Amino acid sequence: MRLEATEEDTSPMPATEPTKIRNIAVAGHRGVGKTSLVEALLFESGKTNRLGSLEQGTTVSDWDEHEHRRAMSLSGSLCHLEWKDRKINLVDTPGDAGFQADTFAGLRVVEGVLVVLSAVMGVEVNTSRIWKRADQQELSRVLFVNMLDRERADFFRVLEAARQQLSDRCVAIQLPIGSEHELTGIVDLLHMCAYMDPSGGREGGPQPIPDSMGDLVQEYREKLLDAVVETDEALMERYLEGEELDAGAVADALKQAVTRDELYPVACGVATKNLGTTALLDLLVEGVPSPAKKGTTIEFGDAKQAVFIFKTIADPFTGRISCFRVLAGLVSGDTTLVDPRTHAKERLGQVLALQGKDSETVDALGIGDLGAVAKLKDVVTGDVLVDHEVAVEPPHIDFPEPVMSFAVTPKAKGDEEKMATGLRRLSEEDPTLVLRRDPQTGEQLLSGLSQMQVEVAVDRLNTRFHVDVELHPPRVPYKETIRKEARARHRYKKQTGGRGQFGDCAIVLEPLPAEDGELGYEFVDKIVGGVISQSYRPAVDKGVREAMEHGELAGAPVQGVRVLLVDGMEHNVDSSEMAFKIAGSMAFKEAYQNADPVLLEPIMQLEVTVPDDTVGAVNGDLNSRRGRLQGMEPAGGMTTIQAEVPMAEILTYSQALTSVTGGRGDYSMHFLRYEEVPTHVAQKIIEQTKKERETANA
Ligand SMILES: Nc1nc2c(ncn2[C@@H]2O[C@H](COP(=O)(O)OP(=O)(O)OP(=O)(O)O)[C@@H](O)[C@H]2O)c(=O)[nH]1
Ligand SMILES: [Mg+2]
Repeated sequence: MRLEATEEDTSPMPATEPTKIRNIAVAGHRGVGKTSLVEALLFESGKTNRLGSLEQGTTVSDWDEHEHRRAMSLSGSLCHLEWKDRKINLVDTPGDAGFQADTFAGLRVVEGVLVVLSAVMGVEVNTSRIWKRADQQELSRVLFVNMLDRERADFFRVLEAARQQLSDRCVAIQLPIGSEHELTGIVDLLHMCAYMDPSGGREGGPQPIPDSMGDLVQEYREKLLDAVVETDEALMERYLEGEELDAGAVADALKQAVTRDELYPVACGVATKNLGTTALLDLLVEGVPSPAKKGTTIEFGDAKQAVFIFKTIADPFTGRISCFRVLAGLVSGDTTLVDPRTHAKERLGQVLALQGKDSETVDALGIGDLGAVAKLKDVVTGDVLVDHEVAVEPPHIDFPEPVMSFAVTPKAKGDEEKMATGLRRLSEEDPTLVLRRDPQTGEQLLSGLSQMQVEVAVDRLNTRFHVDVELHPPRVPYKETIRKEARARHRYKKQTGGRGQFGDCAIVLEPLPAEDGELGYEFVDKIVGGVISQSYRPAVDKGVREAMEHGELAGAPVQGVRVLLVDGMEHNVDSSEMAFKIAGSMAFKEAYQNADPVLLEPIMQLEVTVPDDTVGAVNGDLNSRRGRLQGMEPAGGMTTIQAEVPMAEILTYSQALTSVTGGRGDYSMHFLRYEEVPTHVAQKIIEQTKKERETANA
């Protein structure tokens, strides 16, 4: 039976009971057909009247102009459909590593994940990453091997890869009939029927399984039953006694096992032809637990009504749309909730059901349901709104740290403020996009998870905020320090008629060891007998600090120095703070040259995950980047390499990794410590700085 909202019906639509809801995130590696599959599911359920395509930019869930331009998903998208008296909420998530914020946020509001795999590529980097996340959150999972019609598609190879690399509890619940261009349909092993290729139309009803599939179907049906009954003792007994188990009993046990994370059914089909969607929808209804069964781990205290905001969409027409999951109670347009973070009250106004970019007003949404509301004032992604002020700890979504930065500058002078405002808004929508000013280099740095993510932000800045900006590799925040002790004395003296200037100080520089990995600065007053009066000594310190802001080697800040003020002289008329500041600064510069100054560079800890067959090439490339290998860990066809690499060498690593691994690699990194730059490299940097100074002064 299909539920279809009738427009003539004006009585308030009751909220869907939690037992009748299925919340499912559609996730997987980039380009495996998630959006196409959501499109097919909507079409098969009757929610849409035609099967849209990526190529024509007509899918429901990729609706943004930037998504159309790049033919990929850039953000999460919420859709819903009805199937067999159940409401299925689908969160279509982006597969690209740069847009993981939405994927991870999406995983936070569902009970189940539909993990989509390509029948050609099998388990890929992002598949494993999502799997791990789902493990951590104990989410139920159904796999869908898509693209069975493609050349070199092999369902059984991918099934094996999933069993090896994801979990040995993956079990086929469907089988392809034929393969590649000879694919004609799929077999549903649970209901023991077949669905034939509808070539983009609606799937006809269940068909008898073709005779040619006999033995294979027998073999895999047994494997499925074995796996299911193993999780259910009562059923196991009946099975061993030779009883023919009906689909209902098996489905029941299967659902329990999927709910408890003990089994991962593997379905298959062709999203772009709408093949396999009936069996998949049946499986989602029969196999995935409802919110009533699994519930949420998000806290809402003793609130009677509560929602969790998992996504904010900046819609050019409607303004801000906040997507939420109902944690408690019934929410409707009249509902007023408070945000404990800001203490602000918000009236919801209108509760919306989203279908990609389209929305319709609904009367109410109940526990477990997903929906949206427009124009909340101060609410941001991650907030929990409640009916009365309770202290709730908002759920922590462990977003990945940015791995790369670009320096951004507006093309037109005077656009700085507009650029900053726009970028701040964009990073509110995507917490993995970070804008900050490097205090050392003064550059505005835009950091993210991938080059694509940063480039999309630049595109959006243009279309939404009308600012054109340029991206450059950022300057490396070098530092300078000293390796040995040195001493200098400087007398600053000026007699130009009237009152003169006089300051004289002797200082000693000593290397100051790092504390907790941080290089610091210390000023020690060793003056005896008051040769410089108390009031002038801080001026020496000030002068030294100023000189340290731009070291003589490469103009980088000097750190890791202890300065002892040991001697000096003052003039009872001509001395001034200014004179001692200058003397301090000059004394530092003189001593610095003799203190064996060296250049320091940031070293990053790099973690790269690549297919086994590219490990040699990846290591070779890291070697040429002055990388030091720390360890390698192979696991199921992929190897994770740990290495320490100077930041200067991996500013543009993403392109290199893509070309060495054919886009199958993935990396993350974080700052580790500063280290001395090897002499031959330092020499080049010092010369470069010299040249830049000369040009600037010319
Ligand atoms: N032959 C074939 N092509 C498919 C199938 N499913 C999707 N495609 C095509 O594969 C491409 C990627 O499909 P999408 O639906 O955008 O994949 P996605 O997983 O949503 O991609 P991202 O969201 O960008 O990660 C598109 O060109 C689709 O038309 C399929 O089953 N068979
Ligand atoms: Mg997509």
